[in-house]
Amino acid sequence: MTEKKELRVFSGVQPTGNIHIGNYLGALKQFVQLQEDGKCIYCIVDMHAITVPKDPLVLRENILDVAALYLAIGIDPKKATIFVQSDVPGHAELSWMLTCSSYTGELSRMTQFKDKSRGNESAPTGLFVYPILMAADILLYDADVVPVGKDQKQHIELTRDLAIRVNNRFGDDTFVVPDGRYLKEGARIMSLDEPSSKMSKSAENELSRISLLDEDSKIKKAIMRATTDSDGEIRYDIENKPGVSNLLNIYSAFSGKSVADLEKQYEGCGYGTLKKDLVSVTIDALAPIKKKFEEVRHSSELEAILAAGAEQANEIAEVTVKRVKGKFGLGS
Ligand code: ATP
Ligand code: LTN
Repeated sequence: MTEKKELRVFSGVQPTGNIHIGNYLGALKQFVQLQEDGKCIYCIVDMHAITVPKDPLVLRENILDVAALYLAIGIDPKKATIFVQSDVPGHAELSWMLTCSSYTGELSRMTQFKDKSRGNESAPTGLFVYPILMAADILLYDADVVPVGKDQKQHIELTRDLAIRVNNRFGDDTFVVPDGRYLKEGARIMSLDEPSSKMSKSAENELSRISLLDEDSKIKKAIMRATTDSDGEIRYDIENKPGVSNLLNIYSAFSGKSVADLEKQYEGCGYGTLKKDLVSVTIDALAPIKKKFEEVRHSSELEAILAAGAEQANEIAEVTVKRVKGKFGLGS
């Protein structure tokens, strides 16, 4: 591979609505920080979103929502490329070449697939091959670093395995082998009502999550009703006190204070005090995001940014597709 001076960063978010503080603290916050460190490419992965059937009109709105949220959290289109996956045909093309380099066994071991399909024969094939499309997203841009939440670790490992396998066959100049980048605090934000499972867009209970655009009253309700425990001590202990530990994690990620400092600050206080303070910390952190979102969501700027982003992304993707097709011996 020719020497690359600049760090290349790639990540993606599904346009499935309800972007929550888990997505933000686990992944999106890193997107903003990394803008200063290299060339960042941030994708709205709409092709991933149709692995389960979606209403086309809702999907369209969700795509624009994520684009606006990218801007609202502080991604600067002058520094980073923001684009929609299906605007770049290279994702589907490379995905097929990688499909033919993958094993059904390794895909069957993906926990996300196992969780979502539960052995059901009519589980969509898209769910099964989803990690390959994700690998294609990353490898298409020769990404060095992929900022994601910890739940994506297995998919990143698969991406690395596929890249190494293809490199072993065709030479190390085929793919850059990427690394995942996971934050310590916020890497895994748990559900507020059921702290043993991760905060999720798809959970039925609205109060299990805080979405970035939630009203203040909803934020308050979700935090004040969050599941804790009965021992009354504010202490970080994931195993025995998952609810309180999750609240401390969220507090720490939003405030920048360490969990140890928070434990000291709240020594002898009740859960009510911790929750009340966390409500204001969360409301204050989300207020500027909500304001900026409203400004940009229906602006003409948004579509222009996505069109320019697709052009930049296509330029890089076409080079990779040509290179990899050549390695496989494809084309006329
Ligand atoms: P969900 O499972 O919540 O429906 P998802 O994981 O499919 O959502 P994406 O929008 O694709 O959602 O995720 C965007 C990013 O957010 C990914 O990097 C993912 O790892 C991260 N993420 C998702 N849920 C959490 C969580 N509870 N804590 C930390 N990071 C998370
Ligand atoms: N699978 C990820 C979303 C995703 C992604 C990517 C993340 C699709 N393609 C490429 C990083 C890089 C998820 O469900 N969170």
